[in-house]
Amino acid sequence: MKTRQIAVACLLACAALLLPRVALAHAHLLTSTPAANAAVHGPDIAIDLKFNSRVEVKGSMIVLVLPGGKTQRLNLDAQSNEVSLDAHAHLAPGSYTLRWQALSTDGHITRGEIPFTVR
Ligand SMILES: [Cu+2]
Repeated sequence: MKTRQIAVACLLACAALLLPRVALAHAHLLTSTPAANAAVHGPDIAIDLKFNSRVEVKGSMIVLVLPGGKTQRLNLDAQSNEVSLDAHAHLAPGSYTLRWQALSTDGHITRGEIPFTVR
């Protein structure tokens, strides 16, 4: 084998080994509290987003969209290297949306929205 062929073979082998892990390391939302489209009792709301892989609190965030459309970034409970993002909010009855952004340990960012209602 020529050096170049060996190098290409090595690259392909490395890629085959690494790709599945990279794909798995994305932080995908598994469950949430409140659940999407749930109606919860206020005023004290515990927010808990659970992911399939570790998330970095730095680079992750939860923004609350209020009934009037204004947004408010929530302070996250510190839990670096854990698989969940947690926060608390004191909310009046109405329709809200959680906009989350999670930075996984592989450097990829995933985002999503969770609409819910406070009774
Ligand atoms: Cu990733």
